[in-house]
Amino acid sequence: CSGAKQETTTKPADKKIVLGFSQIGAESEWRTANTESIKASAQAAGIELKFSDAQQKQENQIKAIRSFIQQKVDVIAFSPVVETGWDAVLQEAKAAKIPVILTDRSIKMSSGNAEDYYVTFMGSDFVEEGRRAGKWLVDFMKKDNEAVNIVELQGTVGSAPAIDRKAGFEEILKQHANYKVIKSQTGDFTRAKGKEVMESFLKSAKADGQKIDVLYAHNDDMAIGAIQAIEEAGLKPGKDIIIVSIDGVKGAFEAMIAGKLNATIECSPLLGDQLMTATKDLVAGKTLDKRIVTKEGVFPAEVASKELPNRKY
Ligand code: GYE
Repeated sequence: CSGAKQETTTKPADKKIVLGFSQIGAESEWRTANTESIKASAQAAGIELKFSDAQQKQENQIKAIRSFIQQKVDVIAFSPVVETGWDAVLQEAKAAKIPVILTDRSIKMSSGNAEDYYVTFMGSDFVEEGRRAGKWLVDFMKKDNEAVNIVELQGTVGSAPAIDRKAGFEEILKQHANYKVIKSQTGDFTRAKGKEVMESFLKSAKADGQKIDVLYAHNDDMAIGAIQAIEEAGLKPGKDIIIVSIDGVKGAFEAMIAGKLNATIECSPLLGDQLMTATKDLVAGKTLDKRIVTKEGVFPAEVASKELPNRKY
């Protein structure tokens, strides 16, 4: 016997695994469903969940992660509100040898390789969602030459889904020169801001003598807020202005059934079970895939009433 101490990562069976989770906030229907999924799955898996809501502020997420490190939780997971600014806190987690799981959104480090600071990233391919929105729009409009004026409601500034959904959509529009984004601004993924920004889009388009043909919203909640603004301006959402958004929450299906939204691109918030499986695997010493991609589809308005009863969020 070499006398070397054997390292064990497995916990005694009677001790509960402790998972610290820092959530972004409660900005959308998607986010609420994501929180419910994580809480329910933790309970079902017998994992002790320390849950912290950052109210959409990065500094609160950093505080929460630091407190998880102090409490020596087994695993830390978080959904990063923006892509950058995590270097210091992730170095601290690494130094404390606590594995970190990214859920929903990814990060970029200002120096070094981000992948060295987390064990896995589970969530959607947001660039692909943007492409799907673009492809759906081009197929639906069937306009090869005529100008199509689009306004865009972006998600939270600096967040992975806002950056990627914009990029994916633009990739498709590049192949169709008659489609133009004439106005683009953040609505921070909320209904209230979606409504407010749409009001200002409508006003300035009117002042400039422009017609808005399409609204592309980076999430359903902003589209639902914008629908109100469009109605208050005396226009018909879904008819006078074609609307496509992302997430596939129940509110979007209801808006489609009411004829006010034309399509939603699915983005599943139901990451709870995957997260608990990954947490257990980590504690058992298993290596995880660096990337776990969520599978999802596209729902045009004509399938909305058939699909609504099947929707889980
Ligand atoms: O689309 C939006 C939420 O990060 C995918 O965040 C998530 C996005 C989702 O507020 O509704």
